[in-house]
Amino acid sequence: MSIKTYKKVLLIQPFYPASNKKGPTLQVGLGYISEYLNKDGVDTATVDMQLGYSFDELIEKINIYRPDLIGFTMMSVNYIRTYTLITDVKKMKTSIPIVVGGPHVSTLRETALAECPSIDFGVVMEGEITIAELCKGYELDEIKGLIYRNQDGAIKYNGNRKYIENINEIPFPTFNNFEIEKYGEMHPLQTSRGCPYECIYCTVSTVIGKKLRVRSPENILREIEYWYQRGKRAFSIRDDNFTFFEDRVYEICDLIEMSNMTGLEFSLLNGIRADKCTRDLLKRMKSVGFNYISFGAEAGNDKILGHLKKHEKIEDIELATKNACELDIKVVLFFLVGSPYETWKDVMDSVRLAMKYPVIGSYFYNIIPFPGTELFNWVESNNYFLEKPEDYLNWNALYFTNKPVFQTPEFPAKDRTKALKYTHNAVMRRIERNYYVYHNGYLGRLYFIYLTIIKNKYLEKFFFKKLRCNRFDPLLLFAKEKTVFLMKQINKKVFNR
Ligand code: B12
Ligand code: SF4
Repeated sequence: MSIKTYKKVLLIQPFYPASNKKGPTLQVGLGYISEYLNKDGVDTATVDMQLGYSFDELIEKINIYRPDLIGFTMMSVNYIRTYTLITDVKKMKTSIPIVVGGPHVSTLRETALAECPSIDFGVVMEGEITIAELCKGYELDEIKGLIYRNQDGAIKYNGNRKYIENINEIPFPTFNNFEIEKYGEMHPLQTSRGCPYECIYCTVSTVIGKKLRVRSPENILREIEYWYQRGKRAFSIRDDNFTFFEDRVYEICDLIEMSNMTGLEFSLLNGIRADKCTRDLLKRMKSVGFNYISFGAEAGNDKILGHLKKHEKIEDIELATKNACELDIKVVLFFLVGSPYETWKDVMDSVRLAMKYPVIGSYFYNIIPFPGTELFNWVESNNYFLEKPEDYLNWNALYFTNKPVFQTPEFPAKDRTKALKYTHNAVMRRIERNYYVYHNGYLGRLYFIYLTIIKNKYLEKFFFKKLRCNRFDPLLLFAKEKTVFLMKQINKKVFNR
């Protein structure tokens, strides 16, 4: 045993500008870390910078709480900003060691510590046991999954820790030291870890691992009941592959139905695989409240799906989308724009698929090569980058900008830009209109016109500002507020969105 133990850990979620539109969401990874440490007798507190805390407020929190270890979670998105935050905290609090976990360190490993000298420890992939051993004072070179600096200052990695096979044993997060009331109504659930597929653009294998491990239906139900008793009714399942084991999903549905809980609603907003849900399964899921589902379609033809190594066919995607729409499930499709070997014609196939069924939305993402992925290596080895990774990874809204980060001979930069603009503007709008019209005819059409006005700053100005004379300002403002309120109610009650 080394002598250094840690008894008070402050866990920090940095701010990411390209946040979820619906506002900040609870960071489940930190929730698990905190819960596990508490179980081991370590006191924890959390600061989520997404809730609007400034640097000074963070320092104030550190001064009040007086942790002996500070932990950051970190994605590769905006990593320079996070390095700067870590460095600034270190400057103010030189004596407190800093440990960093999450996607960035799990993927870049020693490089992250080399790039940011203020990081004392890195934790690779699942962090519960690794940080617990660090806090208990285990010898640093004996802690699997830990990156550290030795006495000579050299960066050492002790090698991967074995996966936690039985993830039922890890206590689910009760978020007891999070400001839980500041997050939305929808509560996040993680019912499995890992994904065995190898889609070339996905970082899951380096972030949490390829080995899929699932929680038992009983274990999941206990978590749902815990939150139900605390007033939660809407849950967002964050798994990478929720429906991989069909039987497990049926059992989860059975348990939900047999429980006394009513009014539950579940969303699968991270995307599930279309080839992993039959019509019967979707029907069963819908019967217990799975009302929102998204599919990672990614492309509109088999050629591109093949290049992405998605191991899925367009007919799987079509069938699942059609089934889910017919069952009155709200469906969202995700597409990538600019995949390897894609051309303008292929993008049009995506657009056709996106508009074929009455889905609630189809989102087109600028494909981003993340370090550690096959896509990244392919772009790099072909010299296709238009921007350096350290630049684009630090853009503000990298998935949503109309600026490609690489080009290929068959799809040059200017065509990519055009395709991004077209899909981001025209296509996504048309799909939204289709949804409203399909479901509510004239009312849908009217609602869509309202949305067009409110979402367009020129039209909005024209209707709500230009037409006014100063004397009526407060009146118009009042009218606008009332209209927006009424429309929100209609959206909720009529369109259930
Ligand atoms: C849920 C989710 C979201 C949610 C919530 C994000 C959040 N802040 O919690 C939403 C929808 C908001 C989201 C948004 C984005 N996401 Co996201 N998201 C996920 C997803 C599917 C699951 C994350 C999760 O909760 N895992 C479950 C917990 C248990 O695991 P974990 O968080 O990894 O934590 C464990 C370890 O990493 C480690 N650990 C983590 N932090 C720490 C800290 C310390 C101190 C220690 C010791 C250990 C430790 O221990 C934890 C427990 O074992 C992952 C995919 C994945 N499988 O990781 C993508 C993922 C993390 N997201 C990703 C991205 C790119 C984004 C966006 C940038 C996308 C966008 N649309 O712009 C935004 C970022 C904006 C933001 N504000 O967060 C990428 C990150 C890639 C990378 N290398 O950085 C991932 C990996 C998806 C992918 N397929 O590539 N995301
Ligand atoms: S994109 Fe989805 S299916 Fe493919 S590897 Fe990632 S998590 Fe698995």
